[in-house]
Amino acid sequence: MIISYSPQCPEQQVATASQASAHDVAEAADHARRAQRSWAGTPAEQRASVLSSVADAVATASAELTDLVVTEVGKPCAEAAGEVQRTIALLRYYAQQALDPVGSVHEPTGPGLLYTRRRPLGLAGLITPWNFPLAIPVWKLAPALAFGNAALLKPAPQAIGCAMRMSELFAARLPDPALLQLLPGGAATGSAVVEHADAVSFTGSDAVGRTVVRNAATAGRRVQAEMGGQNPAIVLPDTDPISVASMITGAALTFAGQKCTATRRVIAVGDPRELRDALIAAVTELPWGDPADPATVAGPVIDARACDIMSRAIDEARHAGGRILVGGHRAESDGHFFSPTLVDGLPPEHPLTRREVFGPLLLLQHAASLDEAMTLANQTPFGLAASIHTNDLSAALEAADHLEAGQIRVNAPTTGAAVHTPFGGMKGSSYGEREQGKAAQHFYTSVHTVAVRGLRAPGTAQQRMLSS
Ligand code: UN1
Repeated sequence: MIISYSPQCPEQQVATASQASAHDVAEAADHARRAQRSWAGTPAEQRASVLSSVADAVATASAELTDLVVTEVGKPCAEAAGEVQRTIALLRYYAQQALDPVGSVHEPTGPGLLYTRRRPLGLAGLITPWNFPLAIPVWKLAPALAFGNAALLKPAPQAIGCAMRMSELFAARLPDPALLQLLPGGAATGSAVVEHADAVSFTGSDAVGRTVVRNAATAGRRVQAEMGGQNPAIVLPDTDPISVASMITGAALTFAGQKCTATRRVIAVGDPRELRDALIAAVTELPWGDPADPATVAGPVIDARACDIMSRAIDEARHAGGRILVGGHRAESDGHFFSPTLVDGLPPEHPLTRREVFGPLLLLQHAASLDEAMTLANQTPFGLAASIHTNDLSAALEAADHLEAGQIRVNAPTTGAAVHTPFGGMKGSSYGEREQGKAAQHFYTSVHTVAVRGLRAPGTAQQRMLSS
């Protein structure tokens, strides 16, 4: 049985579902494939209107969905409401994209016609995390359906209630509910999904992502994986420390740092004192606690294990000579609350500056120059997001050329992504094609080059007239 518990009240069960076995997945894949054949032949206008009506349904249910996100994963309610709005925007965007299929016409080297067209792949296997329990399933599901595929959705067990509710909203509006198969479960269910899908899209941890990529590639499936980051924010001395500190604190600690795009390190270029004081003030004042309180910015972490990971990281930091400037402790509460934490003084090559700790932990690092800051920024096996804060355009452009990150943000938080732009990273952060934007259309379709010739003998019309 899959059971989700509320992170703020761990005794409270939020949702339950029975686990899908390998046999259930095989059967679901079969049903989905059958439904997909007619869906692929459905006019794009109809597919678009299904997605638009799901968007309307999400809008109507927005208060209920917001509450569910708050209760099930502990996302602060302002952020949870934002996620619902983003989910609506994603559905509307892909409804529109369904109406804008991309193909190309090529001048043939001989007679005839030469063009490309895109066709649905068939069955998309979607493996999704708990931290964006509505938006991430939808940013995979909406393009998969928009371009004529069926989907197997294997959501994270911690967010099974959100996935069930979202699937209901789709199922009631799809011409055949078999087009979306919700498959609750853990690793074994995920492996079965990989086995049966034509394309696999994964978002989640590094360790699981690598296994998914390996298995999908071995089975010859198309695969994309998005697996986290260790995202730096470089701050040059020409900025206002108070406003930069407030932006970076938000990027690092909103939703207790549980976003793969969260800022994990601030790299102060030059004299760090003013920035350090401003960060201490911003992290100290950050409202944290009950996620149902509209003022809360950082709620709980997802479960007891996440709390332990934070505690171990703090011990590790202390051992290495790190100074805990703010936080560093669990709260006296039954819920999984860990205080927003700021650490300074770790050796630059310390493992905590390279790996992802998925919680409310922000590290402060120091550099004498922009070059040194970029070297530090790039010293991680990940490469998802990075930001630079400066008024110096040349410095910003240099960072845009050299930071090893898929998302580069100038005077903006590392978190967030526009629906119409490609999303993903470099190095260990991602594998395969980017998500979202036009990239999604590429991922969920296959391209076919069509060459057309006439049956008549080649030659110019004049030659043919002469020879007849
Ligand atoms: C965002 O920063 O708003 O799981 C999106 C994650 C990312 C998405 C982040 N895949 O946190």
